[in-house]
Amino acid sequence: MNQSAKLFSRARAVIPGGVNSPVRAFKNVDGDPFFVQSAKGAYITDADGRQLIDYIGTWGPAILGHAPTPVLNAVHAAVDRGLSYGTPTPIEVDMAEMIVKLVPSVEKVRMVSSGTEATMSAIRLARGYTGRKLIIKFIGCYHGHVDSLLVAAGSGALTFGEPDSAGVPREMTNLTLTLPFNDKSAIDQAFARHGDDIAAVILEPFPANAGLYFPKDDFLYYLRDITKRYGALLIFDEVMTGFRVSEGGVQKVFNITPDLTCMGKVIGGGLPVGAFGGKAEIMDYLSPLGPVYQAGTLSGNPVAMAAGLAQLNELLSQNAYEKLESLGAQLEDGIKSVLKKFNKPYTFHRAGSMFCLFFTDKEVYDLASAQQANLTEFKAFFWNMLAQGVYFAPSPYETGFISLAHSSTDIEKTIQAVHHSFAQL
Ligand code: KE4
Repeated sequence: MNQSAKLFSRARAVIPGGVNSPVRAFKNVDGDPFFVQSAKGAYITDADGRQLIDYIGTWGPAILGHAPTPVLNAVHAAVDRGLSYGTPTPIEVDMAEMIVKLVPSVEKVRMVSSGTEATMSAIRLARGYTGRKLIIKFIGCYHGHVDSLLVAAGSGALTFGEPDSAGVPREMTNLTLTLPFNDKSAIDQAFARHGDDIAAVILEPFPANAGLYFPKDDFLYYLRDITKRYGALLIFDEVMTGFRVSEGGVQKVFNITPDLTCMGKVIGGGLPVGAFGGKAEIMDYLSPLGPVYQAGTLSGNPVAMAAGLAQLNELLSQNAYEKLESLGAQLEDGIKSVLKKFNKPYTFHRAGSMFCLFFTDKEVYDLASAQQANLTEFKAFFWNMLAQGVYFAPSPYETGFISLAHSSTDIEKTIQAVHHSFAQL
């Protein structure tokens, strides 16, 4: 039994499923996970000493690659000053000023410790600010595990959501409407019927938790317009896309101004950080200024702030997004040439350094279309790639990430592995 197997056996005895987050259990690829011993740059080393080219990037934070020197140096310096005080620190101000500078729609920001906390708080703030109750989300968009957003679509297009987790009472989801992504008519109907009661529409502007797909045509602008017309808030969940697709997220690329933005991942540099921000008039409804309560013992933790700020500064000190785009384009070109060679016209989506290969030749524009993928082929592909030392997402409903630490040679090796994997399919 190898080290990972021994560790997994121990883990399952004391941690539900042996993991601290479900996707890590490899359930979507019918196998057992390996355990990571260390990581540096584009590579992770498992408990058995095997080195892998990593495209998980800890699900987004590792945009510079793993254990980047600037981040390690900042963390080492920060821990020598102490770990947590529960009292304001200078670096929290530095981080807030950085986010306000980078994210066009954010005038004020509140730090939290996870993306889930960010979306949960943003929803509460939207309801407190508008005095309204209803929330609209989209099928296939994931916003963390907050009760009111763990909601599947209702039986009919406009029926309120069914919980999509045990332990979430119907009472927690019957104020959430879950609509098909990219479906303007569903939005029109929802606002026509409930417009004055809708507090907010929340979405991933580039959904990346059902694989990666994109808003069609002017869908984002359409949402901005109809929410403004009805006095509902538009919330962009950029926990994944923020500081990833550009230094200002999707909203900067599309030049669109949501009312609130949820952030996380990259701004933590690998440590537990989330944030939500937006117009000062809305954010000032938060305690201690306003009536909407929100709090957190480790919010703005100075060590986590040091990691996140060092990561952001490093990103800004180089033309990071051009480099990420170039690496992403190399991977895309290579994979598409393999697909052509094996006559597999599968759908490959990419936004800069985020990518997803859907094992379907159909267009993918929402969860239902993403679910057409051939899971048998996906699983075989995943294990073939892993056997060749390339770690792709262990689920067809996740997004892959390239970092600045990936070299052109790493990408070439990956393309060779993709070629070999398709030859085996
Ligand atoms: P966390 O609570 O996991 O920090 O963030 C929740 C969240 C919110 N919004 C978006 C758009 C997200 O992608 C996430 C978390 N993403 C997943 C990856 N699919 C985290 C991985 C996991 O659950 O272990």
